[in-house]
Amino acid sequence: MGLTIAQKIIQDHLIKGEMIPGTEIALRIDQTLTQDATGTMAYLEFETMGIDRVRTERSVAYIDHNTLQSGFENADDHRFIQSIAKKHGIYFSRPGNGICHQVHLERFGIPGKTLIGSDSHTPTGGGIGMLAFGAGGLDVAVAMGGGAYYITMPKMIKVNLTGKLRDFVTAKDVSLEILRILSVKGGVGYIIEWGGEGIKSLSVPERATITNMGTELGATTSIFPSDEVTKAFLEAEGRGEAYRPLASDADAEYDRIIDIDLSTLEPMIACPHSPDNVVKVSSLKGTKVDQVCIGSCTNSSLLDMLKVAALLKGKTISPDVSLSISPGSKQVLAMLADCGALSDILASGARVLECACGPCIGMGFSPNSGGVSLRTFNRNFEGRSGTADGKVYLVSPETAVAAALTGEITDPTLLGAAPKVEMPAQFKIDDSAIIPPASPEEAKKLEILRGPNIKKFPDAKPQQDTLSAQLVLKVGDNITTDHIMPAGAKILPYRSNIPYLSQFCFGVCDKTFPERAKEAGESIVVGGMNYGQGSSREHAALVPLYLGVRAVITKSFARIHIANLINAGIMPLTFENPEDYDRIDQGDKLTVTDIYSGMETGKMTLLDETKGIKIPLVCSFTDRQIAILKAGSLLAYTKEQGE
Ligand code: MIC
Ligand code: SF4
Repeated sequence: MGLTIAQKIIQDHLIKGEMIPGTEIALRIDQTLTQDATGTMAYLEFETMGIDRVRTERSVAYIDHNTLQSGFENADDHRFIQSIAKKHGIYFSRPGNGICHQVHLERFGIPGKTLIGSDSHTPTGGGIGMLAFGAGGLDVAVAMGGGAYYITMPKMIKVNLTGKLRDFVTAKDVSLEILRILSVKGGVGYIIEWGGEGIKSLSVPERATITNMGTELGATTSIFPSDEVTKAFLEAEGRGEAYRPLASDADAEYDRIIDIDLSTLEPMIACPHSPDNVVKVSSLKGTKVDQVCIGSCTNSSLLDMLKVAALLKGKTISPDVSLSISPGSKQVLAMLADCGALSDILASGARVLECACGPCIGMGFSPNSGGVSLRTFNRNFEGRSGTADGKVYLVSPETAVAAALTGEITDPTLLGAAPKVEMPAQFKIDDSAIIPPASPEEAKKLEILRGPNIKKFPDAKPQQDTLSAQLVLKVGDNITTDHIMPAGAKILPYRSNIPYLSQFCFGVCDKTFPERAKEAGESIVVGGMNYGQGSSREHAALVPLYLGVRAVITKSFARIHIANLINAGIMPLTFENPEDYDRIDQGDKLTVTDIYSGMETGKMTLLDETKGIKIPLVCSFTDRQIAILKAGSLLAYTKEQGE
């Protein structure tokens, strides 16, 4: 039987296990990336492993999330990351150089290589034919140390594209269409391979928009072939030597095939508060818009920005709309400046923000109360913008401009002639904001610079054979990591200070949670389907751990979060019968016995002492995961292994 692209790369990097879907495999990791909001913790974890120099082919530390320095905290963290990068063999991308995924695609991505990043949108690299995964910081730390990355071998979906996108219909609309088809849970357990005749007309940045948003499907990752389009992009980046062709075999088998005719698509929009709440833009025609934000790792490439500039050229935005534009990288911004497109953007009345995540993670530019904000981003979870009652819609750059000009949701196909924008034959290369690491000799003399905001992370708590604890919080379906551990400008600076962060845990669902959890001592959280979707932030596990959470029981989990729970020593369990979710209530006293044997058999019993009922639970742990839970954390387990 032939192989898919992902299976070929997996085969090349397989350290343990077999390519049988549903079983655990271990992969050799060629490249890693971190960003600052998860990086501080990842490097603290890396330090405890006592390894002098990273053992990957390339590791890069980006500063792109916490760039609003309203106190010493973020600046201290930047210095910490810069100093640790220099000492341990890691390239450092300075604040202002751009969003990690955009810069990685431009300067470091290589087809056929494996990449893990402490950011859930690392699959953006699939746009250039990398097998790229989002992971918790600790998994990235282990990979930097030369350790394997463990995942469950995914099944394969192929999306077959035919036809060509019509004017004003974009890669973002393709992403929104697949979210409409599959939903935010539909990709869980799958790698999505994009192929078919239709991909020939999609440039690397457009492909990267699609693989970026595959994260919102819950997919393990998404990938495009590496072809002539990839080659042209790498050559334009002055990295033609990194090219290698990659395609699936003609007789490769997929678990599901989805056909999309690009020529039939229309501009789409995801309504609040979920990326899969997708309708046609035309169906919301006339809705008043307060704010428009263009940028983020989904839509901030040069191609996107040139189209935006062309559409804004000679026009003024609606006086009732505030428009922000954040180019994805210094390369993009410099090229916009050189060709005059930046002037067209500025003349329209837009506010140009720095090359960073910015409004996407609530780092400034929160909408007005109850405001409608159209964003070219990938997530519109409740409260993520920083305005609790803000209504965020996800759109393409073209639809964003249409709204900025008219002040209301407008089908961009009504804007007149579509801008004709070409990929440049040569990008402007300037790597001066990427600082290479010190030589091993020089590194020995270097100090790590630590600020007072860095606090110790919670102690590992080994799982015992019996757990008796209160059900402190019961939440519904599709709980995101933004619910569990919110981000935003006020909280993000404390990503290396778990005690401080803990007061905001589950703030979107129940502000009393932190106090109640502390009072309960040990506790259990219960959730519905797809618990923990969204970000890779391990803080969504470390903070509950700090507050005493020992187990989370749900109908199902999202991939990265379940790995983070296990790494933190919190036991993820699921209801054998999903209806049992309705039989237990917040405040109930729960007991799980015979945990050790249950971890082996995959079956445990939950006794609800308050109700006097027994509920069957299931779990599926590998021997390694059982050992991690018994040791209390992946770090504790790794130390035990080293002894
Ligand atoms: C996000 O988009 O939610 C983030 C912020 O980039 C996160 C990482 C984080 O929480 O720091 C992600 O996607 O993993
Ligand atoms: Fe940054 Fe937003 Fe992309 Fe996350 S999704 S990496 S916050 S731009």
